[in-house]
This record gives sequence, C-alpha cells and structure tokens, in this order.
Amino acid sequence: MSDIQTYNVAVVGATGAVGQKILETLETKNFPIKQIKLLSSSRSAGTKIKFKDDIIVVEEAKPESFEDIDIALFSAGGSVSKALAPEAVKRGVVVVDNTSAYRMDETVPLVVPEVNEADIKQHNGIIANPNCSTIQMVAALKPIQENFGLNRVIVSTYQAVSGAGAEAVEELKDQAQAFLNGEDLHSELLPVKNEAEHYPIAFNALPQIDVFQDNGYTFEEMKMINETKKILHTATLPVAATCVRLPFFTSHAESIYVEVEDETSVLDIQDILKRAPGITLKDNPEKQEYPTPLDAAGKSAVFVGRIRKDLDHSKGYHMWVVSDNLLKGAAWNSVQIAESLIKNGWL
Ligand code: NAP
Ligand code: 12T
Repeated sequence: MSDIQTYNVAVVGATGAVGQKILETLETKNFPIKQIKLLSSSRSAGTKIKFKDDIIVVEEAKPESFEDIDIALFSAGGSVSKALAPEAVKRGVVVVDNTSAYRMDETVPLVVPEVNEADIKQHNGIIANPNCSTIQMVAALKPIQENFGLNRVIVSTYQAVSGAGAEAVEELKDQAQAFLNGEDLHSELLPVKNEAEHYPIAFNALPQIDVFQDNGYTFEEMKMINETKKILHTATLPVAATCVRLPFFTSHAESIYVEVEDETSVLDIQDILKRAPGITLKDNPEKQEYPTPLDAAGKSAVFVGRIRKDLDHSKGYHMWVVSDNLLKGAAWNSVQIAESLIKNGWL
C-alpha cells in the first residue's frame, strides 16, 4: 500500500469539451485518484472513455451517483450544477463547479489559485471556477494590482469557438468547409436546436457571447466585470468589457487597458509579470515576439505580451493576454482548485 492518500473523483460532463480536458489534466498532473466516475446525460451513458490504462463506462448523472465520492468536478452547464451540486454536497462531496451557476453566490468562493487561493478555505461544499476570459485577465492583473494598484480596467476579448462547446467547434468546421466548397456566405441568424440562435461564425466576428442583459451588455461581459471585482476583492474597481467571438478553435486573446495607481514603467510591469506565478511573459517587439492563440493552445500558462504605455495617460498601460480557454480557462484551473483543497487540508 502506498501512503499517498487517494480520492474518489466524479467528472460531471465528462464527454464535453471541458470534461475531456479535465480528464487530460487529471492524467497530466497525476492527480491522486482512487476511483474515477464519469458522468453525462442519458445521451452519452454507456460510452466508453479511456482514462490512464482503464476503459471507463460513462454513467448518467443522478443524485445517487455521488455516494462515496470525495471530489466532483462539474462542467455540464448551469442547470445541471443547480440541480446536482447540492445533491453531491448533501452526500459529503466537495464540488468544483465550472459553470456560472454559483460564481456570484456570496457563500461560494470564486477562485484562481495564483490570485486568491486562501478564499477556498471558506467554502461550504462548492468552489466556483471563474469564466475562462476572467481567469486569464485576473491572473495578469493581480501582480499589477499588488505592486502598483489598479484604478480602472477596460478589456476587449477575441474568443475561440471551443468556449461554446464541442458542437460549436463542429459548426465552425462545417461552415468553413461549405464556404471553401463554393457555398455563399450569408449573414442571417441560424436556427440551432437546443441553443439560442446566432449568426454564422466562419469568416465572421460576433460581438455577442452569451445572452444580452437589460443594460445592453452581454452576460459574458457582465461575468468578466462582476467576477473580476469578486476575485480581486475590489468591489469599486471600474471594469468595462466587450466580448467578441472569432473563427478560431482554441485560446482566448484579450486586449487589456489598465490605469494604475502609482507611477511605474513598462520595464517594471514586465519585471513583475516575469516573476508572477502561472504567467509567461512573451514580449519582444524587436524580435516580433508576442503570444498568439495558436501558440498558447495546449499550454497551461497565461501568456502576456505587447506591454506598452498609453500615449496620453501617464498611468495608462496596454497589454495582450492569451491563454488556452479549455486549460487554464477551465479544466486546469478546476484541477488546481482540487489540488489546493487536498494540499491545504480544506476538503
Ligand atoms: P459541451 O462540449 O457541450 O459538453 C456538455 C457536457 O455536459 C457533456 O458531457 C454533456 O453530456 C453534459 N450534459 C449535458 N446535459 C446534461 C445533463 N442533463 N446531465 C448530465 N450531463 C449533461 O460543453 P462544454 O464546452 O464542455 O461546457 C460545459 C459547461 O462548462 C458549460 O455549459 C459552461 O457552463 C461550463 N464552461 C465553463 C467554462 C469556463 O469559463 N470556466 C468554459 C467553457 C464551459 P452528453 O454527452 O450526454 O450530452
Ligand atoms: N457562454 O463558463 O460561450 O460561463 O464561450 C464560458 C464560455 C459561458 C461560462 C462561451 C459561455 C461560459 C462561454
């Protein structure tokens, strides 16, 4: 018998885009698993999935699925988390939830371990994983906040289709293929089953991710605004966001403008980001070096480049932040939270 403690882990939404990356991350990080249970809807129940050297049969997620589970990683949509996370908690499970269901609940910690790991300790059975676009932004903002203070943040995003799930990835491939086969591009709303209708994405740019709110912002934009304030513990920090979907598969990119409190310089900001946990600085304009979605794909870091001073505001800086939306933006961050629960004895 090994003396390393191991855990019974459930992955809810195991057949989805995020679920598949969670399995990959658990393997990569050699997470201490005793038994793993893979859960989905009834549609995928019976599917076989390879995990390490085992073939695991996917089961339909039900309240009873959580008997004997220690940790459950949820990424099956908000309604599934709302219905089943409390059932899991009732059975003594600690839930790491990847959906927006509990992120703004005051009793639920919202955590990026490099930024606010200690918040995990206050959990009541559920810890929320932030939105993918928020995670990479706060990872880059935290060291700046700590060293120079933050007065304002304005962000525009360039987001990959994989953020919208496995079906959206197929949709981009199909539309691109159809165009290359000679079909006309059109711009009408597409009726889509099980989903809100949306415009074609291939060879397009859509300034709408998730649904519109009464204030004219989309829910994705409001997630970035509200989650950032919660994670950075700065309820009054002005944050504005514009979220745009683009036709590439993996990694979100962000153009971020920050106004800092104290005088600083590009070199000082580069210097603290170089040493910040989870950040890789790639910022050499003279060598044409900066991060792109393609080179961030498959990697766990948050990449930062193009740091430059605003030409009209002495405390304004611009930067370009790129990260794999399914890894640090979802699966990797969730597994980091689970590791932190174990390492710190907070389970
Ligand atoms: P996806 O590829 O469409 O996968 C959805 C998964 O949920 C599938 O495994 C599906 O199982 C399962 N599922 C659907 N309905 C279910 C039900 N009633 N009961 C149990 N399982 C059910 O979507 P995805 O991109 O992986 O995203 C999944 C969720 O994760 C999203 O809705 C979102 O809330 C969250 N997410 C978070 C982030 C982030 O920013 N941190 C990023 C992306 C997604 P079947 O195979 O049976 O259909
Ligand atoms: N609609 O976790 O479409 O709240 O890219 C993440 C990504 C919701 C979320 C997307 C979304 C979430 C998307």
